[in-house]
Amino acid sequence: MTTSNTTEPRPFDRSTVDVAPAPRPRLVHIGLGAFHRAHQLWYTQHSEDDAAHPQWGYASFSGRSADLAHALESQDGLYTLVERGPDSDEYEVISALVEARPAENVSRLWELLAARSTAVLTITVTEAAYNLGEGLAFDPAQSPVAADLEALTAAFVDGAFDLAAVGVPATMAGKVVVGLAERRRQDAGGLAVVSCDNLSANDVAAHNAVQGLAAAVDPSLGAWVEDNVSFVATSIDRITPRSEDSVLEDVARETGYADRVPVVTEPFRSWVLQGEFPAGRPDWEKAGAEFVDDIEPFERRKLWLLNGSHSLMAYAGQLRGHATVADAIGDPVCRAWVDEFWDEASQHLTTPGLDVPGYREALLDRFSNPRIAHHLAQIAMDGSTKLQMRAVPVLKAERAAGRPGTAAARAIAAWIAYLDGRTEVSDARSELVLQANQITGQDRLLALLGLLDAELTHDRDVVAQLGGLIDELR
Ligand code: CS2
Repeated sequence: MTTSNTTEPRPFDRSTVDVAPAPRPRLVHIGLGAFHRAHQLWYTQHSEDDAAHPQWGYASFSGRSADLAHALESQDGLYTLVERGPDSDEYEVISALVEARPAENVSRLWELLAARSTAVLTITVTEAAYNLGEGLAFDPAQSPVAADLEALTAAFVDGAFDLAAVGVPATMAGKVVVGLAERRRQDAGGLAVVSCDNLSANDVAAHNAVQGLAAAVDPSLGAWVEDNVSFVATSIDRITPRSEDSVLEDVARETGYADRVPVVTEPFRSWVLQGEFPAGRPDWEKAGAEFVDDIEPFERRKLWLLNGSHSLMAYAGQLRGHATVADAIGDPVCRAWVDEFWDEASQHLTTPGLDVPGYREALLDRFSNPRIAHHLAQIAMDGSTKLQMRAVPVLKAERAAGRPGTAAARAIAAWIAYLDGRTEVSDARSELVLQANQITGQDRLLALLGLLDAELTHDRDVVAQLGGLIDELR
């Protein structure tokens, strides 16, 4: 890449930048955003045997906003990944994205999912977008699921979908089910579905959402999905906050190119996977991914230690006037709460090889990186779903061990205190959250807690403890 400090930045696409030829799209992604670009695309690019002749390209579909897909399309899928360390930046052009498509382009999604050459579908749509019920059960009563089920059932004629009649399904699962039905119709064999969302048992979540809907539309389609599609469990990690606008200037200055949509991420990354890939996959382990037989301990380590303390800081930190993770972890009071939460969680992370002390130390460095502005308000979104995976299990494990679980309870108390008086909330279940939040007195606590876990509302000690912690936090 040439460097230019004085002239206008140059146009940025495959004709102006020296990158390898675009490989075929053999990977499909739903949820094209900053995280996907910092994670799965980085791993794919770095897994190639011969970087000059890459074999694995991604076709990625945005979850909601079409703007990013259009901007990336205008750059032939290229973008700059800025690895922002505590002292300096590294710039790299990622070229493994060969198609960037808006969410509405379902016909292209279905064509790709039906193609034998497509081996893997990865997903990042956020925790709440699986629309599952208690215990990750398929829940046809949730309104977007019910709407898709109705539309899909009506368009399913003689064992296949009438694609012209389906429209654009509302849910990720709805879109995937139609694509898989096309794959079955074209007899293109199995493929792997890899949820890269921060859910415990994300393989089960993806399976239940997708296979559950397929079976509800048509039992034989459900059986085909069961027999042919593998659902892979993953623990994914790379702190990638929404980028600040100033990064466009940084990239233009440092690289000489006018990239409209660069991504800023931290230098750290990790990807742990467990499962089968019936149609093959990139050698992601070449880029450092780990394939394990039992993912659960890794998943818990990440969801509890990283995401759990993130959520604790998101609410408690904002209540104490902080805006970013680096601010919150620099506050001795928040830091002590995080340490206490980690101590509690660590009691239940005893599998050999997890190196919890090393993981905690690395987390402190990552959280303290002053050059990554990770806004607590962004992490605070969707608390009613996130806390179920990040704080509730630690609290329940502590209760089962006969201890109060104060630090995990504090994360929940901080959410309840943070919501106090709010009439707007950024949460996929905002209606339920606001309804509960309007209740007065002790019933408000019970209603909000009930959204996280019904069982905990019957634990009097937990309820009393939460009341005390909320008072302290206010
Ligand atoms: C964060 C995660 O916003 C959030 O909920 O906790 O996005 C976190 O930064 C990533 O999981 C890090 O890998």
